[in-house]
Amino acid sequence: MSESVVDLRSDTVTKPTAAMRRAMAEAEVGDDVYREDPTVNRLEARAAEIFEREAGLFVPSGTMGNQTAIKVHTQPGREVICEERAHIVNHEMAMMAAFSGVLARTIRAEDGILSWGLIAPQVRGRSDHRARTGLVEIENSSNLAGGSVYPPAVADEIVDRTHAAGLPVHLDGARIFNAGVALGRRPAELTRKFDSVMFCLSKGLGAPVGSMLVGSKEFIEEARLVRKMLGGGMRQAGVLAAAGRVALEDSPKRLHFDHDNARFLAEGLAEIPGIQIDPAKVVTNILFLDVSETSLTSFEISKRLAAKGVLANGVTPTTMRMVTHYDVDRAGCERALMVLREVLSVPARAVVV
Ligand code: TLP
Repeated sequence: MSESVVDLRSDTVTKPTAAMRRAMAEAEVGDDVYREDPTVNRLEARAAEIFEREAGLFVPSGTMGNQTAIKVHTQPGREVICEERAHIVNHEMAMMAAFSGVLARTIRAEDGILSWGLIAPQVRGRSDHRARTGLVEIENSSNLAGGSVYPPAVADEIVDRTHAAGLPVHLDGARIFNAGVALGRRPAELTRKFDSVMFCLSKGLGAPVGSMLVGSKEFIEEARLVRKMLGGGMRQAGVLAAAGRVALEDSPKRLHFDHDNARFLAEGLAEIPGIQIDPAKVVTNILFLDVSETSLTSFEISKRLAAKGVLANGVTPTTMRMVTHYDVDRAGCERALMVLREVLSVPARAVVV
């Protein structure tokens, strides 16, 4: 792909930095299935330390991390309560049904942010007719709801009340570092009550591959077995963990640039006739725009943008997603806005000097 392409499809598209590539080349490795890869062991210990947990586990993907947690926490025939737009329901290939034998009990919440008040009526105990709840899951930041974040008190209440009902709570924290930056809170503060946390090294943090699970020693020991069932025992994975470690140490401090760029994009988009977006709702690095008042579908817009070197995905025929990351700078955002105006044949605003 040409260097001049502005790629807003996802924060998964970042290329490893020079520091990551160096760390990968120099990584000390061993067989991680024998727990002998020192670089993986250090990454797992460091993740556990940052999240103030007993243990961590390196997994190849966020999907494997989430599905491993669901498997550990549930048994077949149970329900998993989550928001309607949750990644575990929409983008994980029905794996909770296929692998854990559980059903999603989804709830629609404004901006993807659940509350105990919304969850409570869906929690089911033992019954002769209906499946029992096995797990509650929340996503922070919420991807398909536009990168929205949970107010810490709301998330804490969900976990406390779910625990009081005798159930565990898993956090899909693929972008928990983005949520932390938006809220001015450390990831440990936002996640300490959850039974398990998955976070991604390969999204905003920019590592080429990998996610982490953190939790109690007991949880991680079980998760290690499930990871192996899924074929996720990775042998000399230190070459990947080394890049993940650089991502974990270096990247959180620059995420605010991505958030500023996303807000900049949102403000520019809001001025383009036919596009609907509320810039005030863009608090992290993800934004959704409604294109229903243009004469084109999102997929057509996406194709036309791509022809001019700007990549952004249509999600539904009337909505598109844009995601900022370290491979897109302010000039790239300006270019994306300019190209979108061209594509929609809307003249640029006169610049008043
Ligand atoms: N999200 C991807 C796509 O799958 C949609 C993206 O481009 O945003 N949880 C959340 C909240 C995610 O957004 C993702 C990836 C995952 C889990 C899964 O991570 P991977 O792709 O590593 O399996």
